Amino acid sequence: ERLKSGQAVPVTPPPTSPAFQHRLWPEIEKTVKQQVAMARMGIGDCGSGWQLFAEDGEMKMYRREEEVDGMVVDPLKAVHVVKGITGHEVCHYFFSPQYRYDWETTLEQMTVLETISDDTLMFHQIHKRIWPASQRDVVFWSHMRKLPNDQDRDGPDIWTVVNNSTEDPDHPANAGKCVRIFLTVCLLCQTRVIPPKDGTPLSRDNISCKITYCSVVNPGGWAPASVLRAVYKREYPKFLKRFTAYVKNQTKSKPIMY
Ligand code: 6CM
Repeated sequence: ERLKSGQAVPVTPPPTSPAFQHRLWPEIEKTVKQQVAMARMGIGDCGSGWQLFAEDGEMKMYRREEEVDGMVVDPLKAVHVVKGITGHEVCHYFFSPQYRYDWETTLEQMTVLETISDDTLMFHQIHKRIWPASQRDVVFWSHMRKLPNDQDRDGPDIWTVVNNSTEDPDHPANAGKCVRIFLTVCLLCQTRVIPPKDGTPLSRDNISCKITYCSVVNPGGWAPASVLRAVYKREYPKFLKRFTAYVKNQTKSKPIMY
């Protein structure tokens, strides 16, 4: 733009460039599409051999036993329905770094390496050591997105957060005491609204959230298969119960965020 004098108006660049201009953007787009499509598949689809390994009320957790070079990389798929919260709220608390130490019990240290945009961050995390294995760390991008609700166009949007391992030259893998983990995680959340029959305004009693959580974690270096499976069996249900209870508690006296 130019002023009447012909002088150019100085344009202040935005504090962060839009994510679509970032070097990781093509990978983020591709991974988010793939992960959301996989998360949407039911447990019975494709004769996929999911086995139920943990159940608690509405929460069900399935895994497929898989190994690569003798290392356990079991894909995990969990489904849960939680009353009183929305998909947007669940994704907000899962994505935002300021809440992570509150609910992530395996975390020792979290650093935001880069703010790619409001909805896309890059993290370095060091996780607590689990005996007898070495301590683990991970570098991943995290992207939160609203998806159109194709089944119910008047219904609330669907929300997702996808986390996927990446590299950072300042945090090279396996350089210090930690072994680098590689992960792909997808949290997909659909809000259900059952309006009161008497026409009274919607409250948290009228909403629930269907959560699908999928993850594949490669432990990166040797870890005894039996210990790893025992750790996952203990830690994943603990995570999903604790995290959803945290979101309920955080939101109970706040306005509903659709
Ligand atoms: O998805 C979850 N958390 C996210 C935010 O922190 C993010 C990070 C995932 C890290 C997953 C690593 C957990 C395993 C750490 C111990 C590994 C020890 C290996 C050796 C054992 C013999 O996606 C929730 C993750 C919940 C994990 C239970």
